[in-house]
Order: sequence, then C-alpha cells, then structure tokens
Amino acid sequence: MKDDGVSLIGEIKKKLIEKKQEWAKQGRLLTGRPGAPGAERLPPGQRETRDWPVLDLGLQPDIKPEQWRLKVDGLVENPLEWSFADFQAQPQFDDVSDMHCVTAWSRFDNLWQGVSAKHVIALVAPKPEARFVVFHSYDGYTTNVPRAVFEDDDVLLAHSWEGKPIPREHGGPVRIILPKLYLWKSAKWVKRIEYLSGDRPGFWEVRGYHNHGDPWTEERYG
Ligand SMILES: Nc1nc2c(c(=O)[nH]1)N[C@H]1C(S)=C(S)[C@@H](COP(=O)(O)O)O[C@H]1N2
Ligand SMILES: [Mo]
Repeated sequence: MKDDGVSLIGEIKKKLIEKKQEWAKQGRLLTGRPGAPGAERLPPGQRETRDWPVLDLGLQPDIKPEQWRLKVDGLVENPLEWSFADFQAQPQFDDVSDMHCVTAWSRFDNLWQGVSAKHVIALVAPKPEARFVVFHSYDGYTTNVPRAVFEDDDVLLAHSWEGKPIPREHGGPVRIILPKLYLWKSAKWVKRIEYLSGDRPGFWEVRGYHNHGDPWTEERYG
C-alpha cells in the first residue's frame, strides 16, 4: 500500500527489464529500411498479432475508480485535479489506431474512448515556456514527449477499449494513447501529466530506448 492508498499487484520483472536493456545495446530488430505510414500497414521489423500482450514492469496498480486522481500541472496556467467522476463528465472522444510495441508486435484497429488530449490542453493552458510533457503512472513508471506530440489530434486519455473499460493489466482505469509512437510512450495507469521547460527522459528512455520513438523510422533505441 502506498500513500495514495493504491496497492500494487505482482513483482517487478527484473529479468525482463535487463533483457530489454540488452536488446537496446544490441540494436535488436533494426532493419535499416524505414517505412511509410499509408503505403504499408506494418512498420519495419514488426509483425501482426491478434491477441493483446501485456507489457509492463510487473507491478500492476489495483486502482479503484474512486481512488483514481489525475493531476495536470507544472508549467500550465490552470493546473487541474480530476476524480474519475470529473474525468467521465468531460466531452467524450474516440479514435481507432494501431499499436506498435518495440518488442515487435503490432495490433491493428483498436477502438479507444476517453478524453482527447486537445480538450485537456485547452483547459490547463500550457505556458509558452512549457516545451515537454512527462507522464507519471501509479506504478512509478514515467515517459516523456515533446509538447507538440501530446497535442496531436489522435492522442487521448483512454478509459475504454472496444467499448469496455480498459482492464487493470492494460492500464485501467485510464491510460494515455499516443498512436504515432511505440507503445512504451503510452503510459498505463496515468496519474499525473507534468509540463516542463526542459526534457526529462523517462524509465525506458534512460535505459537505451529512443527519446522520440517513431516506429516508421525505427526509432527503437538511442
Ligand atoms: N505505467 C506503465 N505504463 C506502461 C508500461 C509500464 O511498465 N508502466 N510499459 C509500457 C510498454 S513497454 C508497453 S509495450 C505498453 C504495453 O501496453 P499493454 O500491456 O496494454 O500491451 O505499455 C507501456 N506503458
Ligand atoms: Mo514495450
């Protein structure tokens, strides 16, 4: 039990984390042949899966909707803090997109529902000097993107997948979806979105993974 009252289920997957760091050093899966969205469906080095693998550090927060809080703060004019009810009361947005995990699986046509990043951004009004965003999660995970990446039309804070609440193992009650980047940027169990003036690489970005993470140009490692 942590100070936010949320318990973590499972154990940290130390071996998997070490293996993924090893893959980054080896440059595993790099083809050297960039792809083009639209011209083809699978980014280079990826293969399609019909199931939906679970990938995380191994400690899955068990968040009751009434415990869940989201803060959006840092360099913003109007910081906000939402309960799950506040979040559900926002205008709803949906989008269909493909998932591309850096471990080589891709899953097509996922229907996500939630609140658009654009709506959240309009409410908090990031300050001009805010240039980066860091997502913080209930399991201690973090990941970073430039401000403009979070502002894209297809980005959302999702509560549902294919019409059903996102299950705990996939990041429910609320996860980020950034369809244009490798899936490690899509933080599960999000609790805080922080605006910063300088960049701050997250969990995988400091362990050999690319700071940006575009699947089409194979920004796997860096
Ligand atoms: N909070 C949190 N978000 C996370 C992770 C994590 O360990 N913790 N893992 C990332 C990685 S590496 C991947 S591939 C995707 C996996 O999402 P899925 O388990 O729903 O397939 O979540 C990303 N978001
Ligand atoms: Mo991943």
